[in-house]
Amino acid sequence: MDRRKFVGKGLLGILAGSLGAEVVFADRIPPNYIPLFLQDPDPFERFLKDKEMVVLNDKPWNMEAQAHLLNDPVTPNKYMFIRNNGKIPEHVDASSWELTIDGESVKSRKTFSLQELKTNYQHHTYQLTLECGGNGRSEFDPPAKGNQWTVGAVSCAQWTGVRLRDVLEAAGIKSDAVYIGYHAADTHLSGDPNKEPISRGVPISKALQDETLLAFQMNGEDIPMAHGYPLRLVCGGWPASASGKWVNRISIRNKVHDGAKMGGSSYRVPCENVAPGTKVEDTNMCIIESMPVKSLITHPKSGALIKAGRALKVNGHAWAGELEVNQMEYSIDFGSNWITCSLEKPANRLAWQHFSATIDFPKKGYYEVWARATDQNGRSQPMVLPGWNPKGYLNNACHRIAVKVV
Ligand SMILES: Nc1nc2c(c(=O)[nH]1)N[C@H]1C(S)=C(S)[C@@H](COP(=O)(O)O)O[C@H]1N2
Ligand SMILES: [Mo]
Repeated sequence: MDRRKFVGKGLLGILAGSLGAEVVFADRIPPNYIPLFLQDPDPFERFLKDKEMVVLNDKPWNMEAQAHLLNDPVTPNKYMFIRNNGKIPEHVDASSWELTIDGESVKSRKTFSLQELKTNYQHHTYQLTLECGGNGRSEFDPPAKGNQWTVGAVSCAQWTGVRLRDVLEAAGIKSDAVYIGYHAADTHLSGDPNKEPISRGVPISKALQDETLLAFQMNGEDIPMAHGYPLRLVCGGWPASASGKWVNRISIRNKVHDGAKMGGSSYRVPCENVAPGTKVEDTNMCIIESMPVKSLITHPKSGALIKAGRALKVNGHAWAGELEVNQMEYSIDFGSNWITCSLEKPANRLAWQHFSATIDFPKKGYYEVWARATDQNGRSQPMVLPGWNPKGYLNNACHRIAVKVV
């Protein structure tokens, strides 16, 4: 909402409704003055987030979860990380929202109202893992610039919407289509209306998957504003930057989409591993596609104290981009021995999987529980930081928690 406009239009009365009190002397508020209750809203209240969420940046808003907050099988809004590249749109009117399908490879450019999308296409619901490509960045050395995500830039909410495929097919996809690119209503931090904060996309094969949605609901309700209300692209299993929020245009491209943050070192990594700090030629950088195998211990919280002789129940989630996780193990001896955990099937393709284990510790003392997932192709998480890259993407090193047996 544009607070200034509200004040200007004399809509204070409506806002006072949410305050639960009349703004006495509202008519005397000077033209450009913003009343305190409209200034700098508390981000936790504004975004309906839990107070244990961690704010990494407020311009733009970026917030992450702590591992123990992500224990729910389906991530509720209050624990969902927020990643913005620009400014959250201020005037969103769902009743007039439109989505245009255009691009070199569309048969006929078409515009759909949100209402048409909702009424004319079948609805589908999937639980989809969205992990920021930069999750885990804080561990890179030399350090990588950008939000210093630790482990909490991952979520697995339930998304409801229509298949992107159904909508693209309604406009017609030419045979030379190779990619789609999204455009959205958020604005560039510079305020320059000609610049997009981000405009990424995916190859047409990913765009046409059953689970790739144009979503209008998250966890059974309207998508919260910070997560893309009223319409969002959701491409589970890929860097979450491919899942455009506030999407109002999707271009079917006859080449790799070249929108903002598709080139350079944005969401790209050296095609081959390089030594930390190496300068890599543009042509040797590859776009991140499916995210690598990873897991997170969500219970107990690191630092747990347990009584000697008591078993400890540990649980968490594992995911592997486009792939399924087919083995989950833990170690209490710094990776010397690995013991199998029980691992559930995903709710659907591209959803994270729950694991658990009951651990007995041999004697009193300090331990670490390390968790390691292996995907269906036999690739496991590395025990230490994987390949360095300029922007610090794809850190899928084993997660670990400290436990003291007393
Ligand atoms: N329009 C728009 N879409 C966007 C972004 C953005 O800044 N603007 N950020 C992307 C990135 S980098 C991530 S990690 C996810 C974060 O989604 P979330 O804030 O709903 O968790 O949204 C993606 N979609
Ligand atoms: Mo991201």
